[in-house]
Order: sequence, then C-alpha cells, then structure tokens
Amino acid sequence: MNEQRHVFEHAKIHPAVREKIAKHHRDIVDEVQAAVAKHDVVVVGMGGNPNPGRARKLLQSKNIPHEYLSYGSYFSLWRRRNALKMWTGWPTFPMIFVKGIFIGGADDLEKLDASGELAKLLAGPHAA
Ligand SMILES: N[C@@H](CCC(=O)N[C@@H](CS)C(=O)NCC(=O)O)C(=O)O
Repeated sequence: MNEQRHVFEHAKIHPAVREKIAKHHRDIVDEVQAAVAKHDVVVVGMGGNPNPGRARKLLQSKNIPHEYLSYGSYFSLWRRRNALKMWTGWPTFPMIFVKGIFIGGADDLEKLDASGELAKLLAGPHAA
C-alpha cells in the first residue's frame, strides 16, 4: 500500500482560492509548528476529551516534560481544530509530537512507550 497521504493536487486548485486555503486558520497551525520546533514533546489537546489527559499522565509518570496546547472543547473551536487536522492529516486529539516527529495519539504513544521506541526517539536528534 502507498503510505503517502492522499491530498488534492495543488496544480488543480484554482489560483483564485489557493491563498484562501493557505491562510485558513494559519495562525493556529503556526503556533503548533513553533511549539513543535521549540519543545522535545508537544501534546495538542482539547477540553473534555479524556485522551490528551491519558497521554499526559503517561508522560508525567515517566518524568518526560512536555508542552501542552489546548484548543476549545467539544462545544467550541472545532473549525480551528479542523485546520490542525488538515495540516497533520490526523483526525483526532491528542496530536503528539516527539522531537519534531508526529507520532499519533494517546494509543500510539502507549505503543511507542511499550516497545521502547519512545526512549530512543527522545535520545535522538530533533527533526528539523
Ligand atoms: N485513539 C485515539 C482517541 C482520540 C479520540 O478519539 N479523540 C476524539 C474525541 S474522544 C477526537 O479528538 N475527536 C475529534 C474532535 O472532537 O475534534 C487516541 O488514542 O488518541
């Protein structure tokens, strides 16, 4: 299977709407991108969803410092969160980044921890 994410071809987007797409809630994407560049571990979550808390608990239990960004709740800011989903291609929260690498959600963090890969990623370089 082709592991490359399937996205609509840029060349086939009409020039009149390209800027609108590029700027769509760009500030929230820039904010997360800057945090990912600055911190070894970033958890992006939202209020009322237990899964970001599950991920954070695991990190705290291992004394792994992390930056936490939270946007809205089930009842607010869904449009802004949607811009992050379109950026990463990941449909749910939390979105977790380790050393600049997007590793998925809380389940994926647990798997990486259990396999020992989380420690390896943390010991390695920060992806540019
Ligand atoms: N298996 C995922 C569960 C995360 C999940 O399903 N989150 C839901 C809420 S419970 C979500 O973010 N939905 C999208 C949204 O509400 O914007 C994980 O381990 O991170």
